[in-house]
Amino acid sequence: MAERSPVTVETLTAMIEEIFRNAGLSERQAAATARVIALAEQDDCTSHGVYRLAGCLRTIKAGMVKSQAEPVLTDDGSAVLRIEAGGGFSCGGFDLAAPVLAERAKTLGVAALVINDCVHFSALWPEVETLTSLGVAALAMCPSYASVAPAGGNEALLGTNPIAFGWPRVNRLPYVFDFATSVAARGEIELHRRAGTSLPEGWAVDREGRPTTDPVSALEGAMLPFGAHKGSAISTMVELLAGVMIGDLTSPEARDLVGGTTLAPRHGELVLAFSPERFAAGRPGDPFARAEGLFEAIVGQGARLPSQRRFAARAKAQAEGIHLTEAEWTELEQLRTLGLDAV
Ligand code: NDP
Ligand code: PYC
Repeated sequence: MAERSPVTVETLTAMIEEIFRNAGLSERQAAATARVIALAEQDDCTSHGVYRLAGCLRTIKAGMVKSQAEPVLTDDGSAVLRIEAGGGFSCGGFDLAAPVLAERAKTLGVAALVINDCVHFSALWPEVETLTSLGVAALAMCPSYASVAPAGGNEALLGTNPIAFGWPRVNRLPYVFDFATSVAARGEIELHRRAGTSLPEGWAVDREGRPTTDPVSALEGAMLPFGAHKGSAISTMVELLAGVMIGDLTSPEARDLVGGTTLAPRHGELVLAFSPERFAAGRPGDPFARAEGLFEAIVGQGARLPSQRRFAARAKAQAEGIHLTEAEWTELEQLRTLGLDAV
């Protein structure tokens, strides 16, 4: 079979958007959600790229997404902004609030965005990168669904609970990290299952709490937190700040609501934005110049900055187009022609 041509991120976004619109998503939800999937594929973050599309459609088909919900921003002029997503995907609500959040952080020094009642499946780096492009530092976090055993335990309780951080850099791509607080994202386990490959040691335990490298047993059992008790504590913090504190669901509650882990979970998200200028005001040194010194020292030791691989993948995709695998093309074609009947 002739190799397919690579696509631009705009073309891929438009293809995914059409699939979402045909599945009944509102214009805003379809556009924002398609964008994060296409961006993930562009940056070679396959665990949150095209592979997620079928899961999104399954969640729509199961009636677990409010397809026509319009996010509502509540802004009382304080440091806490709130989006009520109304059961829709999180991405449209974030896009609506991001410029207001960045401006509020510049005015007050720090501001928070609470997103409530959203269906959330995406990587967090597109959000922190949006905020760094608006000139503020950002920290984003959310629960997911109970699939990770706390350190010392052996049953799924915590979520894979991602945390992302971004720091703006002058005339350079930002400093960004974004990771699950489990050893790996659950999407990675699913990709191993699809590829028929074993997991690295130390990622998961089976249903009986025994260590396993089999992705199927891992999906039935529990994943493990990164860094043992340290990752476990950070993951618990995410449950507290981005679940309990914002009056939204924790990971066990999200799993109970959805009834399993095959659909995208519904819960909330917390995004914090900081103005480095405001925090550093009156203190010696320019925070951005000082940050550059730190990054140079890291790279100077031969270490790499987080997101360097992703930014390299982006540059390559922007130059050559995004190379989708044959399996990804097949899936896109099926979802385009069959819509919700394909899932
Ligand atoms: P990875 O372990 O693949 O990467 C984590 C971070 O570490 C990335 O920023 C990565 O940069 C960086 N990194 C990796 N290797 C190095 C290295 N050698 N030196 C310096 N930095 C490095 O991520 P995860 O599998 O944990 O998570 C993947 C995605 O899954 C995230 O985007 C996350 O938001 C998403 N996720 C979403 C969830 C949700 O509920 N919505 C739940 C869980 C995860 P680089 O990309 O450049 O390699
Ligand atoms: O990869 O762990 C994950 C995940 C859960 C929800 C969305 N992504």
